[in-house]
Amino acid sequence: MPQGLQEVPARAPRAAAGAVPNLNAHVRKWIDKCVELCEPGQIHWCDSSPEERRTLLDRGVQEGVLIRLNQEKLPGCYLHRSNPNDVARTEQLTFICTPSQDMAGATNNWMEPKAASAKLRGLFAGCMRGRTMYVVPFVMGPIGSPLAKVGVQLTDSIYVAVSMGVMTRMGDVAWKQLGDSDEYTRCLHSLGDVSPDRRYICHFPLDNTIWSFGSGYGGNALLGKKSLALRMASFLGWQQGWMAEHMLLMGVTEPSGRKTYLAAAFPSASGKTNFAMLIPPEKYQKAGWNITTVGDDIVWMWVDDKTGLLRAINPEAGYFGVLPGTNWQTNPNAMHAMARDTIYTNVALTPDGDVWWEGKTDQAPPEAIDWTGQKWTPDCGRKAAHPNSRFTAPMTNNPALDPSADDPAGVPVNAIVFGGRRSKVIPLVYQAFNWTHGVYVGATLGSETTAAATGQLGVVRRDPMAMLPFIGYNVRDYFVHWFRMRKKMSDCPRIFHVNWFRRGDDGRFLWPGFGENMRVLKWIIDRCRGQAYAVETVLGWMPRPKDIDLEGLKINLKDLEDLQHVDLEAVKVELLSQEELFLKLAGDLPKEMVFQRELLVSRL
Ligand code: GTP
Ligand code: SPV
Ligand code: MN
Repeated sequence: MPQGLQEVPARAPRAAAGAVPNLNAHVRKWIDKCVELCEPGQIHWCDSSPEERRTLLDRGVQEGVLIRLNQEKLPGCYLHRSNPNDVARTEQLTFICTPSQDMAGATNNWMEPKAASAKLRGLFAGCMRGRTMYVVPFVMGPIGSPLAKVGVQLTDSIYVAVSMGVMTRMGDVAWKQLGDSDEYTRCLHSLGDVSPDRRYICHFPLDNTIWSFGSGYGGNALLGKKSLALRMASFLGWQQGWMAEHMLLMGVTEPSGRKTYLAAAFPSASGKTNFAMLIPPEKYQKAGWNITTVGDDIVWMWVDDKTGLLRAINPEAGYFGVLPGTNWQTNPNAMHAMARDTIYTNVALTPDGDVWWEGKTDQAPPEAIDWTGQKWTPDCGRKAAHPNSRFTAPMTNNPALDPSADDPAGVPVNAIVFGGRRSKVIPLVYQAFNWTHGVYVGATLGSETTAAATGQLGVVRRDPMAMLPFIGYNVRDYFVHWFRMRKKMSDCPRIFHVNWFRRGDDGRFLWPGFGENMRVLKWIIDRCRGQAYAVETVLGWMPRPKDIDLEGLKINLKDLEDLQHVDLEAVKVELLSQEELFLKLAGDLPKEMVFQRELLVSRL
């Protein structure tokens, strides 16, 4: 609990800070109701002006919520330490609240809306006494895009208010886009007492409402992101015929100038930000290859009426990226992006006002203050940064930002890539036979769990399309939606599966990853363009070792063979572990899924 907030005198008169905007009657009524419920001492209307940002950052420092970092080294950068019990998404406390449990489906936690509302009203009642309520109007999506959505978040966390200013298009643009309409997502958020016993992240898709209580952590509290842009948006997309997915979006320009756009779904903390910001090996750069980032976490995709082709936008305006393992070798673009105007969460503070996390440099600083605020030395036996420590940076800081990142018309999607974190069994890369098979490959995606969500680490779980925690409705309908989307398209993106995380018997990664993923990417692009060879295998189309460019790479042929090896006995075990998902769906499994599974069995 950021202590400073309690110092605001209880029951202070309700003053307003920031210019009070001209609210439409719908918004006014809703905010009035929330104010009556939460009883804030003050209201601050966010307009996202540079002066306001400075004021909020200063106040955050005064209140002890933010620590100003060395402004010469890191201009505009601040450190935030969260409550140690509030460092990752809490999936077990996240609910879809629909009239019937069937609408939420087998993979979601469900609460009946009236019961959920009653429970949360009890928690929100009086929760902002003596605190400031920040009113954060925001737009998800490039302004002017037909898919762009307005949200308004009410929050008592200054960290959340400032972060929303980075992650979304925040301020008057939202009031303008909304006009007199009632079509906006009502997001109510309070830190409460940051106790996991009183933590609920509740989604009411039929009321376009999100109530989040008891957490200040990114995915639980920055409600434009996972809650609106994935859970609510996936529900809307299902109803309206478009898709909201947990995917990065990148452009790949070849020496010829031809550009291919890829969307890729990897589970949380499994390589999206890194892949989206990939810097090709020198050889490729010299030849004229270039990679640009449209987004690193979420895409909204639709089929263009005129061409029948898939297009996409990134609804976000910033990155909320993983820090451990990020450095000038693995992800220089991310390092540039977080060099200024960035909020660091749960990393170590060095004596010179800089930040450090595991994997930032080979040599740890001789001393630091760790993410919990305690003295830290390299031999103390504790981690300096939390494994899920993160940076919040505006996308405009990324030197490789795609010129179309802000284009309301979006970009075409030529390929879709699914990827998991799998130390065994799953090869480096293969291509699905067709869209239906590709949907099966995505739907049965398995990945080892990471620190991005609380719970057991490193166990393989089924994470369909990397969307398990983010599908805002029944997973059965979600799969059917994916199959049906194909029928709207004149041609469709090619679908691939990658695994950067396969390990040898000695435990080391077999594939160098990061920038070297360019070599796999090139094969993928060439396949999309009908220019690369592939062998038909049980899993799909696979490159032979000689079809992947290895020039200049220090990897032995044995490792490459191991990387691409498909062990039929292991695939059988993999098939059995897919039952975890199939049994959940039981009689509800779409027939395409059953057929694809049977086809795979018959190929063995
Ligand atoms: P979310 O923000 O949680 O959705 O994560 P993400 O999918 O964007 O993952 P990110 O790119 O931040 O990577 C997470 C972790 O995986 C970091 O520690 C990276 O250093 C590591 N990582 C990313 N790409 C690779 C790779 O190609 N090889 C290896 N070995 N590790 C990687
Ligand atoms: C993830 O966990 O997939 C993230 C981080 O991208 S959060 O926004 O916290 O969900
Ligand atoms: Mn994510």
